[in-house]
Amino acid sequence: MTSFSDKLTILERVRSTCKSTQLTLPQIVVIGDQSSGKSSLLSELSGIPFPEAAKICTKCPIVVHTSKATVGPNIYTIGETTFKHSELTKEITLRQQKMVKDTKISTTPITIHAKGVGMEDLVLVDLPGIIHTNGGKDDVLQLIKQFIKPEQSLILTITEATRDEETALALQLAEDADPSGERTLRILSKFDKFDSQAKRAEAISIIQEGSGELRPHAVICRPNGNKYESSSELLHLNGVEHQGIQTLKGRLPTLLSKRIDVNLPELKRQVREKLQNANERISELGKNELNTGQILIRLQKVINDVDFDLCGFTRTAAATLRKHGMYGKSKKTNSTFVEDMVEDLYRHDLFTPPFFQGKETFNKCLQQIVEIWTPILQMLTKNIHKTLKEFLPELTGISRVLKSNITDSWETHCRTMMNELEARMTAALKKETKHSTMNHYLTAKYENYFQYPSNVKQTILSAVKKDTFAFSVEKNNERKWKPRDLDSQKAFLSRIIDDALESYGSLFDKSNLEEQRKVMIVATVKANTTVSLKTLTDNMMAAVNEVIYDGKEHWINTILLFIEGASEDEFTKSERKKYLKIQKEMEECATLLNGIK
Ligand SMILES: Nc1nc2c(ncn2[C@@H]2O[C@H](COP(=O)(O)OP(=O)(O)OP(=O)(O)O)[C@@H](O)[C@H]2O)c(=O)[nH]1
Ligand SMILES: [Mg+2]
Repeated sequence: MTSFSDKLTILERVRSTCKSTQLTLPQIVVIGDQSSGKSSLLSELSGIPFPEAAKICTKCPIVVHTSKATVGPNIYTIGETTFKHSELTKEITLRQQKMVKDTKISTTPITIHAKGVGMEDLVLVDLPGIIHTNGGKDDVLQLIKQFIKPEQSLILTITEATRDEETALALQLAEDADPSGERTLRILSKFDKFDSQAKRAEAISIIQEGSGELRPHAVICRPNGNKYESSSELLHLNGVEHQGIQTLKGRLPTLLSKRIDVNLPELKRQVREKLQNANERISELGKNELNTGQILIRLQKVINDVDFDLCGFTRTAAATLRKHGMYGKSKKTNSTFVEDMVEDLYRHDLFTPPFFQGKETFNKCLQQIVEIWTPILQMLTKNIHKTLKEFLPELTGISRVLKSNITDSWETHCRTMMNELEARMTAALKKETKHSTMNHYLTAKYENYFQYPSNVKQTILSAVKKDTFAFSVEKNNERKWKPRDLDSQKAFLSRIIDDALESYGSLFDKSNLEEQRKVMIVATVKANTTVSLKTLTDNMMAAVNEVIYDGKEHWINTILLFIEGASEDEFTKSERKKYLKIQKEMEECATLLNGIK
């Protein structure tokens, strides 16, 4: 088992190793009302002459590390400077004044190391007293809470023995931070100063009622306001159990040692966590400063990892084209929309023989349908442009020059890509407005199909009669129906179909040639549009793939690597330095803490 003194030495080394980050280490924190005697008590416990004698209030945390020595002289250091005992009060006062300036208190601690004969191995923190009236009360409370909150802190609550305990805010604060009271030791100070015997008896009973290692303790630091003297203190405390500064000095190391043991796993966890965090940061930043190539390759990886997906937009555009491609957002159905359009756009051309009328109408129809497609493609390019604009991630760790060069290069590249994409889309649309193969549609299956619309079917059905499938016979003056044989039924049906087609054909022939042309144009427009829509969608997808996806890859894989101005920014350099330091310190701390058994 490591001795208490060795544990404290190890913790002290942990504390001094750990310069770049803070660890919460076990310590004894003294809290109480203003002028309750905190600094006087710590002066006696540590041998450091706190400025209390000069009637100066404590204005910032004062952390004192004392350690035992068997031979003198006693050594006192603040930071790197060694001081004589007689210089300490002035030095602490000066440092306090410097730190506080215009504010009531400062949260920055003054840390003093003292080693000498008669000292114990302790870490003691003196804090400003709780103010009840003046401004600054909240700041003090906050500072106190911050120090007593960690499990590592042993709390010494100082209350003047003569004061009513109900009014002691220090007791309440300690209870809030340590509800089970397992790390709070109550000290009743100024046990020489009572207004009545009843008050003294009351204070004695508080002391006597306590038991166990955290029983309350009575002290007198300035007997009758004079300099401390052990004999004088004992004289006043005669008959009081658990009393005297010397006894307290003996009790504290055990209590602090317990705090160390209880908190060792937590301390090790803190060190591990900080080490892990430092390792992670260093692996992000790299151990050494990166050269131009490495910086660009690192950025290439970062940029490559950014999500870039235009599928949603292209899919929406394709679906919109499929859904509204023929008739836009109009409420009409495909067929009435195109019929009305042809009716509307058809103009008789006096100079064209009737059979050749219609080419112009056909082209005008295509023109109108392309106007329906244009905004759908425009929406797609708009969305793509927006995605490209927002594509570059936040680039960290590089110089401002490189950052702006990268942004400029990407913007220029985006402009080029967008110009090309828009040109490709326009070309794709234009191609669909001019269809030189109209005749192909006019003579192919579409023509035949659309010459015999649904009314042919209706004509056939209405021609079917009862005697199509059966014949009547008269027997015993009664008329009965007998089914025809299958061949006879087929022959009947065939005749009906022939009749219907002939009569419809003659009807179609009878309608004038222009009417026939209109029917054909409607059929042609529909057939052409169906095919064009598919070509347009294919062209659109190909343009997005070839111009945008490939263009982006090209920028990342080639253009990016030739951008100039690649160097790290100052912040990255200092971050790396900082985390390398933390890493080293935490590795050392981990080794030190592993030495505690
Ligand atoms: N009679 C008597 N006076 C004491 C005793 N301890 C301290 N005093 C006096 O009480 C006054 C305040 O003492 P400090 O030690 O400065 O009190 P503090 O709690 O540190 O005060 P702040 O830092 O202002 O909160 C000083 O004048 C001390 O001389 C004691 O045991 N008996
Ligand atoms: Mg004080």
